[in-house]
Amino acid sequence: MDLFGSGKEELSPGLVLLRRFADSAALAPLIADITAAAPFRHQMTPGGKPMGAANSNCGPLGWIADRRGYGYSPADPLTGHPWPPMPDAFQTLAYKAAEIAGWPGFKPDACLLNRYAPGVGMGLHVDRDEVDPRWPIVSVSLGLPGRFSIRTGGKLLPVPLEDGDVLVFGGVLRRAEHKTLPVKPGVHPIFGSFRLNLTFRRAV
Ligand code: MD3
Ligand code: FE
Repeated sequence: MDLFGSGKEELSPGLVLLRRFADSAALAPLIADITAAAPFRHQMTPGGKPMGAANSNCGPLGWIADRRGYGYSPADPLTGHPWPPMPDAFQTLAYKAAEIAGWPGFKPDACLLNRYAPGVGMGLHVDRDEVDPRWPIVSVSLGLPGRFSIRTGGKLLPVPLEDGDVLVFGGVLRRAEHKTLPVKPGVHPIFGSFRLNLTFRRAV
């Protein structure tokens, strides 16, 4: 057991958890600025149903969904404007987390913000819209607790997530199926009745 270590836990090959690595109080105003310019919205799946999680993006590219499919776009389809820039503090957080987890040199070009209300989760899926699967994804959980699971070794590994926890996925798990269970109702001192998740990606 790692009582006083760095807080780095390798949960499975390709999956590193950095507990409480992110400072949610410091990130909150940056998120507020981003979502003032690019508001959270429920995108339509190609099947025509609104997604449970509300999304926004920052950085050169943003993840979008519409009737034609999924992918990355340099412009917010709501406004036609570029996505808000990725704050330096976001880039540094993702870079450092990836480095500690064993992926030096990670420079994300996309940051997807997911916002979950109580009762909302995300069904089992694979993230395959990023061109080069050699880069990891860095995920930052904020606000209400999350209940994440990922398929590894033929079974779903549950990973409970708290405010500030950072997960780095790469290698053999980069194209693994994963999901989040519905968020349980609660109140977080900074994010109120929401769970937020930031995912840093190298899309191209
Ligand atoms: C593992 N989001 O945005 S983050 C997603 O909590 C997504 O918002 C969840 O799945 C959330 O696509 C989970 C963790 C995550 C993100 C991407 C992955 C795990 C991943 C891609 C490959 C493997
Ligand atoms: Fe995903």
